[in-house]
Amino acid sequence: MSRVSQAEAWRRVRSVLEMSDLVLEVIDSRDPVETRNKRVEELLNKLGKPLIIVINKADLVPIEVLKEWKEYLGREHPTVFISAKNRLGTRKLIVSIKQHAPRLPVRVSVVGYPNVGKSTIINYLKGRHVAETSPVPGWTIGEQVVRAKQWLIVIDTPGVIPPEEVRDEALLIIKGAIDPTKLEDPVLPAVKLIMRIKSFNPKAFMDRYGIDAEDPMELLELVGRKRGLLLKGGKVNIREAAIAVIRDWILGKLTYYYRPGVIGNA
Ligand SMILES: Nc1nc2c(ncn2[C@@H]2O[C@H](COP(=O)(O)OP(=O)(O)OP(=O)(O)O)[C@@H](O)[C@H]2O)c(=O)[nH]1
Ligand SMILES: [Mg+2]
Repeated sequence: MSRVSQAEAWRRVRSVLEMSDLVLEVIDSRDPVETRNKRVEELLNKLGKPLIIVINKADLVPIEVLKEWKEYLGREHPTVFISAKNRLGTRKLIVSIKQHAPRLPVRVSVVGYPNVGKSTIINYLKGRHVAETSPVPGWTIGEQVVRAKQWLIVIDTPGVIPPEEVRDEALLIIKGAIDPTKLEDPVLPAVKLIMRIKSFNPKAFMDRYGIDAEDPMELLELVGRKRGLLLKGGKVNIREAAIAVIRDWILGKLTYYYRPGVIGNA
């Protein structure tokens, strides 16, 4: 991902925000801090545009924790949690859009990191499949304007990643920003991801694979063996094992959560 293309992507985001009356910022309930995009929020603030934070993939996190995040993030911006995939809480989203719309019909853009579920939300709002969705991060390429309802125009956008964060591949995976098969070396980011998952959910690997190990490299070995990801001669293909773990995170098959106040500035 080149810096130039990111700069271009940001220019496009800005122009979409400028033509919106209201913005939905979609974040992943598993990691609200890392999937919240401060740069988008600052820009919106400058432009004076109202924002609703949509905590998506709520099916992956216990409801008490989601309520804590809603309360916490709600101090700054109206916040709803939903599972776009399972269509839970989506009525509340519609009510919230109506409530915060400065005018009707309203133009609402949907922004956030790749893979957080922006296109899935648009399909829900429309009531049928109009925006392509995929577990491959970076799926939506151009903006797409959809007349979802008589009073609601929604704009799907490609996921954005601040250029200054392009270096830490493990964080980019958590932000859903990387297709692991495109990584030159997926092992190091997978190791970092494993450490993060374990720190918040010690049972994650036992729950998913029925195996565990203290050491992330050893864990990758075990996962590779269990999945039959072997090289000629019977050694484990660590690269493929790393990709499998990253993919399971992207698919929500490996998961964790934490409460507000636990890390950083959350
Ligand atoms: N578990 C779970 N998965 C979801 C939910 N919403 C979307 N997904 C899945 O997340 C993946 C990404 O969804 P998209 O709607 O394509 O995400 P996007 O934000 O448009 O992604 P880009 O276009 O790559 O920026 C897909 O595999 C969806 O099925 C949800 O509420 N829960
Ligand atoms: Mg999309």
